[in-house]
Amino acid sequence: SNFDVTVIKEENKDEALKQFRLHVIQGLSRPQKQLSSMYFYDDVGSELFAQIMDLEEYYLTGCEMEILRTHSKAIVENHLGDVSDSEIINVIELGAGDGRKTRVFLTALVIAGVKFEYIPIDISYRAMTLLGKSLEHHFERDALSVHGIVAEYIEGIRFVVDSRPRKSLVLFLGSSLGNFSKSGGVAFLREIGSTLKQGDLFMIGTDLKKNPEMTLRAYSDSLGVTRKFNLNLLSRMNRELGTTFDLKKFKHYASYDPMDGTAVSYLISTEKQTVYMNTSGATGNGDEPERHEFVFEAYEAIHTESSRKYTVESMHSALNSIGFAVQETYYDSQHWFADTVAKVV
Ligand code: AVI
Repeated sequence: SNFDVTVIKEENKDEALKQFRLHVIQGLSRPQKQLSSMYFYDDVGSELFAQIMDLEEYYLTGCEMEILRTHSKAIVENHLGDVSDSEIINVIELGAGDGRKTRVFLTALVIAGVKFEYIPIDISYRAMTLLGKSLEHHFERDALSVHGIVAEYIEGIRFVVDSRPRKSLVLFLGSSLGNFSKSGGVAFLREIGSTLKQGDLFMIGTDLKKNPEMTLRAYSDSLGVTRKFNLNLLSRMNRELGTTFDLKKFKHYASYDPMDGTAVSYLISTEKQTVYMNTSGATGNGDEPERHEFVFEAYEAIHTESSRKYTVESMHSALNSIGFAVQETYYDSQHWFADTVAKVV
């Protein structure tokens, strides 16, 4: 087959559940309650995110799609033009999702006659299989060689660099960097750079600062899909951790801070209430049953997500200061989103 998968670190379901539980206990016991947006993406959440990407108000996906449709040919010519005919390159992607955007770029590579192996990296084996199915559906059997890696991003990149010592291009699309904390994001980029070889390429998508009302609408859409997406975190905890969240007593609230350019999402308790977590049934590991309680005051909030927006200048100076040399930035026609190509120095 032209679609293989290597599992480096399979998601350990029991361990992941334990960590989720610990995260929830800690996050909801803080004076300012918080949960990580990482936990949005169970099967239901991933499906809801796919619906978000189809929304007009969630302009990010459409903009990046336009960039890839309009500029993929130029991106390939400008940055991979010097690759010799006999050379095979690694096209690594971090978190490809359903691959709808990647498809556009991969098609441009095929048309340009670039020889490459497409190497998506994802921690979820299931997500990887779904991506494989979608690619098999859209490409001829021999047009594309795909080797999925089930691993965390950095360990996946390290594996590729060690096992396939060729030129690599790493794709990190969709403004996912924006969900990291500021320092966490910088540290992550630095790590990517130091794992890759000199001369390797990195293409990163970033949502840009714009009219704050537009950004805000992207995170509080009129159909309420983002509301469902955020509230699914509560249902997920009920399903997996045996918590007693009543979804009717929480509301989704998004705000945008134009000063630091961050869209922030919250779940707000609409009344004073206590939520319980019964761990006996949830883990079933024979430990002493524990019961935690989380008290919510009326209108107390849980911070669930930050989505950082950038200026092109800030992105360039950040990349240039941590081991990359920015090559070029590509925009959609409205300049709402940017894909930046940088080289590892
Ligand atoms: C995945 N990530 C880039 C999305 C974002 O825009 O921060 C997740 C999302 N949250 C609400 N809508 C979309």
